[in-house]
Formats: sequence, C-alpha cells, structure tokens
Amino acid sequence: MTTSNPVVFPDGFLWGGATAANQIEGAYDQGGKGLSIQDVMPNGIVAPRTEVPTPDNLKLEAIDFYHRYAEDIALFAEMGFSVFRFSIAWSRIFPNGDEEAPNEEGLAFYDRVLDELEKHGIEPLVTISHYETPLHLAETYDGWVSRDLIGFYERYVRVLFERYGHRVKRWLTFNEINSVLHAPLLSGGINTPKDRLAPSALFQAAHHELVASALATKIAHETDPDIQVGCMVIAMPIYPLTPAPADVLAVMNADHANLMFSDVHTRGAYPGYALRYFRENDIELDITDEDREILTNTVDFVSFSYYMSLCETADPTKSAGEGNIMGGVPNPHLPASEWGWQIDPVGLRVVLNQFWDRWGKPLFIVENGLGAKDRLVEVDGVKTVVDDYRISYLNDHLVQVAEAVADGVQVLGYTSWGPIDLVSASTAQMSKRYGFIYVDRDDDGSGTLTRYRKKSFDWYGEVIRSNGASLTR
Ligand code: BGP
Repeated sequence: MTTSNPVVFPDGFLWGGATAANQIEGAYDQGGKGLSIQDVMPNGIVAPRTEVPTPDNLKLEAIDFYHRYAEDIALFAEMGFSVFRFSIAWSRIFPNGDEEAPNEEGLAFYDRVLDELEKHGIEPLVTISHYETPLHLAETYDGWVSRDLIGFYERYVRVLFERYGHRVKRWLTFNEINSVLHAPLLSGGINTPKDRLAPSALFQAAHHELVASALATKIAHETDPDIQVGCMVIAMPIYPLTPAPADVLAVMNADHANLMFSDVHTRGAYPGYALRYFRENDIELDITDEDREILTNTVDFVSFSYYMSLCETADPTKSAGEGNIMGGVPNPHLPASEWGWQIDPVGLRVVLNQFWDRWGKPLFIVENGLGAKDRLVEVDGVKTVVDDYRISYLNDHLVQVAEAVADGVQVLGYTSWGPIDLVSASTAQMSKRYGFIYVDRDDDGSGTLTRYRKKSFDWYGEVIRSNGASLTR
C-alpha cells in the first residue's frame, strides 16, 4: 500500500541520538573505573581478546566524552535533541562487579552528565548494561553463565535507581539482549570461547539475563511507579529467499530465535516453541519457581536497534551475509553499506508493525544509522563533511517510521545511532562513522579529537524542529 500523505509524527515524539559508554567515554582507567571486557577487545567482535588493555584499542580513549561531555551535550542541544540515550559503565560503578559498595567517583560522573542534560532540557534514556560487563565478572564467573551475576546486577541496578531514579524515567536493561546467542563475550561477558561453549550454558546465560532484566523492572516499579523499563533487542526482519515453504519455515525458525527474548520480556514466560527447542536439543535449563515468578514482571515498552533485514533459506549452499552477526543470506534486491550491511528502510516499517501486532507495547527505535567513511572538507572556510549519503539513509528510514505511525503503531521516539562519531562495536574502528558531528580521530589513534558539524547536523536539527515535516518522500 503506498500513500502520498504528508510525513507526520505524533506530538511529543522524542528525537535524539544514542551512544554507549565504552564507545565514547575513554578514560578507561580514571575515576576509579575497573576494567570492562571492552578494554581487552581491540578487535571488536573479532577474536581474540587480549590479556590486558593494549594501546591499539581505540576504546581506551574513545572520543573522550568523559572529559568533553558538556561540549558534546551542548551540540546535541543545538540540534534540538529532546532525548539522549547513553549507557552507564558498570565497571565505573562497581569496578570488579562483585563489590559490596559502589564507587562514588563513578556515580558522581553520571550526576554531572545528568546535570548537563537537565540544563538543556534533554531527557535521559539510560542503558544499564551495554556490551561492557566488568572484566572480573567475565574472568572469574564466566559472565552470565553464572547465576551469581543476577545478584551482582541486582545490586548495581538498586544503586542506579536509588541515585538517579528521580531524574531518569526511562531505562533499558540490556543492550541487544538477543545477541548473546551470537556474540557471547561481547553481549554476555562469557569468557569461554564460543566454539567451546555448550548450548545449555549459552541458553542458561540468556535465562539469567532475562531473570535479571525482569528483576530490574520489578525493582524499578517498586522504587517509583513512574519509572518505565524497556527491553532492547536487535530488530531484524527476515524475508524468505524464495517462496518455497522450506524457506518460509527457515524464516519462522530464525524469527523464533530472535524474538524469544522479547516474547519472554513482554509475556512473562517462555513461549512453546522455545520449550520445544530446548527439549529436542538436549538443552536442560535450571529455571526455578522463583525465576518463573520474577519473569512475570514484564516490560513497559520494547526498544530496538534497526540496521538491516536479512533473507533466510533452507538451502545450505547459500552463504551467510557479510558483516552481520545474526547469520542469514544477502537479499538480491538491496544495496549494502561499505561494511556489507544491507540497507532496507521499508524493513523498519515492517518490523514496527510486526512488533506492535505481536506485543501491543509502545515501541522505541533506539538505534538506527549509517556507518560510512567520511571526508573532512572545507566549505566556505568551515571544516565539515558533506554527508548526503547519511542524510538520504536517515530520511528514508524516518519516512518509514511515519508510515508505521500512520499504520497505528505507537512509537515513542527515535534515537539515531552515534549522533557523534564513536568507536565501532563490531570492528573497533573510528573510520566507521555514524555521527552528525565529526570527531578528528583516526583508526591509528591520531587526531586532535576536535568536533566539527557535518552537513547532516543542520539537516537533523531541521527534522527535529519541524517534528519530521521537513522529511522528503
Ligand atoms: C549495535 C550496538 C552498538 C553499535 C551499533 C553499530 O549492535 O548496540 O553498540 O555500535 O550496533 O554497530 P557498529 O559499531 O559495529 O557499526
């Protein structure tokens, strides 16, 4: 169905950008911070990790948001952000993860960030755990494989809600929780290499995270009924490569693997297809009665990242898509980014409808954007990047969000990924840039860290000021 209606977003729609502590803060050993898994992952999700932090790891300094947050937040305010998504580095609050008492210096840093956001009238949207498990928890407990992590996470969230609950009204429990099946170290702090990890251990880790997430929701609601807690998942519409029923079935199975997490988050129990999968694959999970009770604390909203769609097929001779961790095969109808991520704006409308139809919970797009190589040039004596490719990517995706809104989907807001250039999660490069703001830092670590407004900076500002009316179909 096509339409020529104007692009309309609801009043109060939240506009902003999204980041993660380990990709922007730097200062990896300052303010009493302990090491996180990211400090020993100089290659992103590509193995191997190192034993200790090495200078080639760009995340150690990242873009120095730790010292430059005021300047950066002022730039976000200049674009008119009404929301900023960022994560709290667990290892700043509990350096090892298993201490009794939190690190006051770490807590004070986020007080300052929140003060700055408040000053500009920007609502915080906080991710509690974004791919940055304290390293000690990975090495000593094998991350989320251990049930002990639920208790450590509970202690951490109690501290966060107590300290910031009066000023942070929207929280996300785990970034892209459904990625744990594909990237166990990055996502679940699981130190055992993936090829040596038994499926039971992997699903047990996922279960512990689901319980911890529901527990956080319970604690949040007890702390203050105004606090809203969302889950955060990778959204990836999957199309059959051909209309063959076997391909359609392959899509259903892949969907189940992705959607199981948000099914549990929104319905409070494991769906039948998951129980069948466990039963038939010798996956024996330790799920206690108390766990079942905790899981009934369902989320208030569902948030997700959206970068690409995939195709699935039952044909084993077709190879997996390049550069994505979720498997699948490339779609012959779609172009791809320089990193092989296939670009599919319509898929965003599809997934918004799918999620709304399935769960009926408000949705929040908390990541979407184009990673591209940018060139700093001088226009009228001002250094900038003429990033028409990024403008066109975002424009086309946002038009599809408006389409979904017109379909009746409740969408709370949109935070583009990386409003300021940051270190890539999958490749640990600086050159995979997403920002409206260019940061002078290169893959070899050189650069002044000076910030420059790209062409997309003014463009996004206008989109926000017009509440989407300036978008073009
Ligand atoms: C998501 C992660 C982010 C982010 C983004 C872009 O999976 O939640 O942390 O980095 O992807 O990916 P990349 O940085 O690999 O381009």
